[in-house]
Amino acid sequence: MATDPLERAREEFLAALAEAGRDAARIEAVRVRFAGRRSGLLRDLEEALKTLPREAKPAYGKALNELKRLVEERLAAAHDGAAAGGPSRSLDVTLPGRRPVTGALHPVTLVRREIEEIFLRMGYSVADGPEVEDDWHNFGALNMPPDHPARDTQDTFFLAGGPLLRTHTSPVQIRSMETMPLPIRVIIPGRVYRRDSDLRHSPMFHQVEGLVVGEGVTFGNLKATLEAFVHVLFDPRLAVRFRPSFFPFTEPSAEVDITCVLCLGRGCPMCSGSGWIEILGAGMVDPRVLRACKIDPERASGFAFGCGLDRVALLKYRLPDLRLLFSGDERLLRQFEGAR
Ligand code: 2U9
Repeated sequence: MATDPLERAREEFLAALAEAGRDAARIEAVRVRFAGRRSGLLRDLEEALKTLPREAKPAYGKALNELKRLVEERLAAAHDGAAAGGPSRSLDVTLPGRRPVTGALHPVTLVRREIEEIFLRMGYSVADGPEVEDDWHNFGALNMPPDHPARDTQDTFFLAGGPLLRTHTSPVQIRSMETMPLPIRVIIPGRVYRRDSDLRHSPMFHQVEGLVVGEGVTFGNLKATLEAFVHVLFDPRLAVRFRPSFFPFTEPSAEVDITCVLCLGRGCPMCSGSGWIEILGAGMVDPRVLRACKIDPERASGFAFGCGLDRVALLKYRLPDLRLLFSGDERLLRQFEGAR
């Protein structure tokens, strides 16, 4: 019978293992003799399979697999028994311990924390709010009444019955102005949602927005704040450029470019040869927005800015593709082990 050698191997294995008792070194010797990768008996029995006539292979293969499972289980149990059976002569206490598997912080978390710290040092506090918002906080209070064309550009996810997924973190600034006494200095990082998905857009992405409201707050304050921010976050050598723009909630408004962090302005594919990359939008809070929050624009003024965290993470860590951030790929995350 073709299975005979297998039965013999089984008996020999069980006898040898019984003989080894709780001695870890002898158990290990049994493992090498039977399950050793290079010259173990199981390996020889596996080789023998190849020489069998076709019709004998299935039965032999099945029995061999059962034997393998038995050997594996009994060896594992014997090893455990040896470990639990008090001090063993083969235990080397000077060996380094097994390293626990530690996680790593996601690059977006790293830049979020870094940005929070920069603004905390400037006297801001960090605020957050709901991701499921109402129309007033996401649009109405931000000078986008019903039928305002800017609503179309936001690609909103509407939920049944009226609420929506916030399209920016700006509703939290509205909530801050509704509840906090002046002067206000807040920074708001968070997830936002838009119906947009391609190479450069993900339906969920991360923003950080800032708001300062008080007596005599000026565009000059805004410029100095963002310049300091860029210099600490990236590099003090970078120039910061304000281009006139339009947002419904700020007036005047600007888009903010910095010298390309990759080529330092010489021109490269990242900045399409221009030497500049856009990283922020900003402006003075529109008086209508202040009034919507019951703040008198004659007595107080404010500036606000917004920035895409994911893009900042790509630039800071020189990552080639936005989708890497949302892929859950451990090969990316492992590269951030130890970062804080
Ligand atoms: C209030 C008043 C004003 C926030 C602002 C921007 C300009 C802006 C974008 C940058 C990249 C969004 O993530 S992004 O796509 N943001 O351009 N955000 S001003 O202005 C506010 C916010 C709240 C009450």
